[in-house]
Amino acid sequence: MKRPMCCAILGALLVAGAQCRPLRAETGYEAWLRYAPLSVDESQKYDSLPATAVLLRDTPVLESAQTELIRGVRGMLGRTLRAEKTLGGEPAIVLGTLDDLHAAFPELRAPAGLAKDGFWLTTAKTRGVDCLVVTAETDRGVLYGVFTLLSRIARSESIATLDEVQQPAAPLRWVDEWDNLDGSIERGYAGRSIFFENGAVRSDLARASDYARLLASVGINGCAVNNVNADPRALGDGFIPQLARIAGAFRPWGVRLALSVDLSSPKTVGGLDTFDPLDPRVVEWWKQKVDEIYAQIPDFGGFVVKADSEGRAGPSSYGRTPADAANAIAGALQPHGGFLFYRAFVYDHHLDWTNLKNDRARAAYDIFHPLDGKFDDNVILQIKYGPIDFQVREPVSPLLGGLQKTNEAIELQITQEYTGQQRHLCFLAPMWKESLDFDLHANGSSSLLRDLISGKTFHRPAGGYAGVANVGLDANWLGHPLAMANLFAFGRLAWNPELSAAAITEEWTRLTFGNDPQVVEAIDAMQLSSWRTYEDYTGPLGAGTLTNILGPHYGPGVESSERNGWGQWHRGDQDGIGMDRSVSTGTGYVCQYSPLVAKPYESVSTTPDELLLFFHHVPYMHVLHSGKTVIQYIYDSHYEGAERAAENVPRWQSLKGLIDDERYAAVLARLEYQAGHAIVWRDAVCNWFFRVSGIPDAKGRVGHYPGRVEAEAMQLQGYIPVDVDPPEDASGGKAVICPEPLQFCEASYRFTGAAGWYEVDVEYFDLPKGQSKFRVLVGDQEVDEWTADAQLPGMKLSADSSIRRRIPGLALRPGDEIRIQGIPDTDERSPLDYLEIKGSR
Ligand code: GCW
Repeated sequence: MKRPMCCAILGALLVAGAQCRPLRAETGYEAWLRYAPLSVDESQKYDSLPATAVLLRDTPVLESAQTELIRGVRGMLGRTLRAEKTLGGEPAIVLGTLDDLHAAFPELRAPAGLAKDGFWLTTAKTRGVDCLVVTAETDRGVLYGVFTLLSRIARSESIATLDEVQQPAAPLRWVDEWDNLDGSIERGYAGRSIFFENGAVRSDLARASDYARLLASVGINGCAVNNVNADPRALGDGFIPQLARIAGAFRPWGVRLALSVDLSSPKTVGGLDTFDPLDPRVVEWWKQKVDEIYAQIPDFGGFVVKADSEGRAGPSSYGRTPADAANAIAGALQPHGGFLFYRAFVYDHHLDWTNLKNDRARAAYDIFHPLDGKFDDNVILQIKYGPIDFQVREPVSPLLGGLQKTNEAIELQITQEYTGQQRHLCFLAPMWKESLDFDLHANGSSSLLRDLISGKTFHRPAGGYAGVANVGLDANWLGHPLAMANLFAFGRLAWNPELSAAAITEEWTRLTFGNDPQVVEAIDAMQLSSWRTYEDYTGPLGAGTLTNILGPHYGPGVESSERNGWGQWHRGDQDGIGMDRSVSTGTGYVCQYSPLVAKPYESVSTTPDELLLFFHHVPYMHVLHSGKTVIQYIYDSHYEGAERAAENVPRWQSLKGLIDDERYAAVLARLEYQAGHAIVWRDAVCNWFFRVSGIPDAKGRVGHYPGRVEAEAMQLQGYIPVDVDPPEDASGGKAVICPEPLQFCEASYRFTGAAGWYEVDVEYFDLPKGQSKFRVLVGDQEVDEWTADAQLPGMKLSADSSIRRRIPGLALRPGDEIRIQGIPDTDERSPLDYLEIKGSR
């Protein structure tokens, strides 16, 4: 990477570590564990740090703690601590459980309430010397303490007077990976599986081990490595030894391996003629299988089960309940200390959409609430935060407040299936916080969601968090460099849900990009506003998804959720929009909440604007609390959201030189893409509502695009116009394509505006089936050329595949001919939507 000019000149004169240090190139692989060198000023704070790291007992987890401490201090402070096994007569950083420490520090007493994974950072004297002590009840707690100490140093916080006890809020803090055994990942947006390839566990598990390290650094203690749409072969012959290798990679980091299992396994893998959970042969099969697993993976965490959902086998085949199924397996896990996460994501996806009383949102509560108290103590119901499916805005699932005698875990989605798939920036901690802080008034008294899932409210023995992460082989784990904040935030909230989203993002930014206040301020502001921005240009007022649910769950597809059995209906028609879920006139979903929560949702006048369309069907001219009509809100929010997405580009550009070039460029590319795609969203949604409602935008924007020239209206040579379906997926409902794969096509336009500086945006489509080339000329001068090789999810001309090329700083004069040349590649016929010409300065 280039050295800034000041460094080039002064570099030789400056002492090592002075302010003007070049920024090393980074891929993002190290995520928030970079241990980048601190500045001289910052590192002075740690001058009195002992020179020795003493580990009083050897176990894989404690060894990780010591190695990590040495690695971190070396990276940040440039000093290599001496690794010792015993205390000498000099100050040391001492690592060990309270039992380990007892002989050397007899006066050290465990602080009240220090439990399993918690830790204590403190100072103590032994034989007259001062020591910095990282201790806990368990090895894992010591490891977590070390990560916390290092995080403090990385963020330049003082550690002079340490006396800090931290305790995780909930015992179970797991991530799920939806990896298939062939190496693909369901809803994964960052490359292939780090665990599997070609039906087997990868031979090189270095990534699995590095991933476990990242997880441990934020307190995650379990990882289910395969898709909940589970391949029964995971329990088949010869696979358990392979899984044991992954467990081996996780073990030094205190992460327990877990597995998703298919309920039909006793039949499909075991060769029985049934998988009826009450059949003694089935119970025995699970017992044998579980014993076999524990013989090879003694710290195995347990199973995750998706049953009777989206075509998966389930207990309903035998007229049994989820509790019957869960307990049959949990009984086998219990003697080994294993858990069974049974997913409450159970619903009928063939619902009759013509019946206005049908409601998918009701399903989880209707099925599981009557079973409260019927599940064994090592069963945890894993419940998505909302009653539908990871949407950008949903109310809290009523089931989370409807269980008093059952363990529960909240399921959050780190991978951004419905929130931009890591091509769009969408930091989810603010959304998760709204859920975790929500008072469900379970049992009539105040009960925050975070206390229900931790088991605190109803004194449950287990419970916690499950985050669907879906990291992949991409160097930076999740694709978008800023998306790692979601994985970080998940871990931090599972550890301490009382943290604010702002505190978490600040922590993450400092660890990921350093402590420069300008960098921290800009990135924090982008992250904290990103969920609302994404919501604004995608889904208004809790309407449910406007995403293409029949395709990749990515771009707009307003019609796609209607007139089918999936139940993600928004019920938008020519008169109004929204699902009536009230008790008085609707589906009755509202009564699944406790009365205090239900009351405001029951009536249109007391439902908060942001959830209005989730709970009620209203005419487009209904006036919101904000004073706007629903239709105008839809138009305005989409325009404002798209504008805010665009503002992130110059905001990021203001950080040039303050961030290494590699990550700077990677983020910039995604933000530019997002700014363009937000316009695709804006236009598709606004045009759909305009067409269906017939109500114009009071501000005159919808349907009027100054400077836009439709490709089909240009002078075409070779190119032919085609209809795009649905029409709002392309501007004007049409695009142009080269009809033959080997042709060269041109669309040209004679510029009629005043002479000056302009920016020209070319909207085109990029499909996975080829790599078309484009050239843009003004007269005979080429001003830009590129290859359409973005990895987008759209398989046809659609809003999923629409993408923008921005050509800034063009000097145009009246009469100039702007020519776009397309060179198709196989089945991708250099498709074009429009160009837009805007004055730039
Ligand atoms: O959101 C939906 C996803 C499915 C997923 C399912 C689930 C693994 O579209 O891909 O299946 O949820 O959570 O089980």
